[in-house]
Amino acid sequence: MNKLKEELNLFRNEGLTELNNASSEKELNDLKVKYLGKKSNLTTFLRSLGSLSPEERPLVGKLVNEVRADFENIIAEKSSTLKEKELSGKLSSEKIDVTLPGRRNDIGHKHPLTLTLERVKNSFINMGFSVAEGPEIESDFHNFEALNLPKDHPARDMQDSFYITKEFLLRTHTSPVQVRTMQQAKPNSPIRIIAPGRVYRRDYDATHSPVFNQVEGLVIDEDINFSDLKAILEFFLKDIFGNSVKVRFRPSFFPFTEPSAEVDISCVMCNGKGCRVCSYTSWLEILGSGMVHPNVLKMSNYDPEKVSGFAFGLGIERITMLLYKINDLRLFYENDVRFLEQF
Ligand code: 2NM
Repeated sequence: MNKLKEELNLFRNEGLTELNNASSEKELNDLKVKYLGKKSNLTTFLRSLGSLSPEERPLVGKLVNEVRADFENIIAEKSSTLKEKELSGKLSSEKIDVTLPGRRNDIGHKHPLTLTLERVKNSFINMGFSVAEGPEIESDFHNFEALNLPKDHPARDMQDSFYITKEFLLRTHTSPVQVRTMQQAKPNSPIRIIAPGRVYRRDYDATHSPVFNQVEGLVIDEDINFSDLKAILEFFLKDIFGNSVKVRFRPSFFPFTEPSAEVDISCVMCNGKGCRVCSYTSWLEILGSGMVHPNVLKMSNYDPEKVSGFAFGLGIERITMLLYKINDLRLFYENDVRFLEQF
């Protein structure tokens, strides 16, 4: 009997150690089968009770039941600590930090030329101008003839324009929009428009693109004079470049205006100290302007004896380069997101 007790004790210690070392629910379940299942040694011990004397039988039977109870207890205990461990592991590995900032979606940006165009448009809209548009394929008449550009004028050179046929070409400025506006208006009725849009010239190098964006303007009414032109353009330039910018009018020549003037602003890069951008002149040429030539008014059914007008033109690319300090025109057309996302 003593040998049996000894074996039972060994079996108990071995079982408790192994059960205690179980590191997962699955391992614990396998061990449960090994120590408490039908084929476990515990069953063998119970069967061997038959070979004992009636006095010894209940004593050893009690011991076997105690060992079973010990196993059951440690399994229950182990199972609950393993479950807890599994849960806390899951909780920490699947933890969500609700205080983290959300991931922002990348949003698109307006193109810098669009931003400038919007500013220029709004500036004139605020002064009571309307926005007019027209076709990009124009007739020779609307693009040149009606603008007092004689047939032999160098600006009409086939080398400088994209001709589609003998008569039609890609517009070289947005002036034909003003021509069309004048022709569609009641004769001598007032006009106050800007004409923004793409224009085309056969020019392609570091500072010229074959497609670029222009805004031209036209004001016609009784008694419109050069001081109106000056006031409007000065107000506009201060609106765009800030109140401290200086504005200078310089005599010039265009076939469609007389007199004509080029308008300069004090250099926005060096504030008039002189730098490479202004070629050490302290001034930047920013737009062309003038009083609409009587021939231009006449050709579009306006009577120069009754009304007068002024017109102007500017380049959106050039203004954008000055506003955002961009030194290469090509950046506008490459559409590299690393450039675009900065606006
Ligand atoms: C400029 C400079 C000066 C201009 C003239 C006209 C029109 F159609 F009324 F005659 N539109 N735009 C004009 C005048 C454009 O751009 C540098």
